[in-house]
Amino acid sequence: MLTLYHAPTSVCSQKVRVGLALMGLRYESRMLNLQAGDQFEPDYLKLNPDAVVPTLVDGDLVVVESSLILAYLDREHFGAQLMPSEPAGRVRAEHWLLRCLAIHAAINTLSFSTAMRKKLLAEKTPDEIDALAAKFPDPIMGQKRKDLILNGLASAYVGQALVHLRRLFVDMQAELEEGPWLGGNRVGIADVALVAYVDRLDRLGFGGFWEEEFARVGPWLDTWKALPAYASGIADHVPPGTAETMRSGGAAHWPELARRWKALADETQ
Ligand SMILES: N[C@@H](CCC(=O)N[C@@H](CS)C(=O)NCC(=O)O)C(=O)O
Repeated sequence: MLTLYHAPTSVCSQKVRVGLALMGLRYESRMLNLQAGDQFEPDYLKLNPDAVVPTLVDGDLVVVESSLILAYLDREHFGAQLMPSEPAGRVRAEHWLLRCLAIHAAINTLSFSTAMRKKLLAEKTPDEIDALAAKFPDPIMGQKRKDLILNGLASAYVGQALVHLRRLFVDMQAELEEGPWLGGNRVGIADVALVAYVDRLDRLGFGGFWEEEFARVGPWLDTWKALPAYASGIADHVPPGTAETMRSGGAAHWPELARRWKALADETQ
């Protein structure tokens, strides 16, 4: 029996749920409330010492890291159908899975320096923000969270995030020029690994990152949105109020991000 510890709007949880749906795998759901701090409960820390979601439990085996969970599920429970079988495709897909660490960090940066920041500043005192940062088992993660909440788009993490996202879209565009999916003619593990990240940017109102310059990315996301796995992995778990808070909280920052995105594009021409 598979058990997934996850959270409704966490991008890494979304990508695993999309994968589970696409593979038609049933699982027992353990939903955590990250705002309430469920991830810091001692029993959960035994499964995931970094206090993050998702975590997959398969019998006695605990699997952490969303990309590794996807690869594990595909390999052990889906006959590796999502992983290209020929060496070049496989290497490319594995490279995308590895890159998800930097891409996740960039998405986390843009979420917490814009929409989530607004919510946290409204709800927490400076002491509570300090206490939140101190709870992270990895102090670097705690420092980053505090920096993003205090400094917003002025945080140094934002510049790094934009560089990583630009590289993401340059490379996605190039691969999508060869076929409708990163996996070629059919959906593959790289598509599953990336959809929640691109969707988050869309939900924050940051579609301008790709709309003009990386024209294959929008249709790729639209194709995803029409699939049942997108609904059961992502859309069905986003409460209407959260969708609105995310869009308005993010969109307010789009003019500054658009200016910096263009400056970055000019620099890298
Ligand atoms: N690289 C990890 C990142 C996991 C991660 O940071 N998860 C976020 C949600 S997407 C989380 O649990 N955050 C906990 C928090 O914000 O306190 C993965 O892909 O699984």
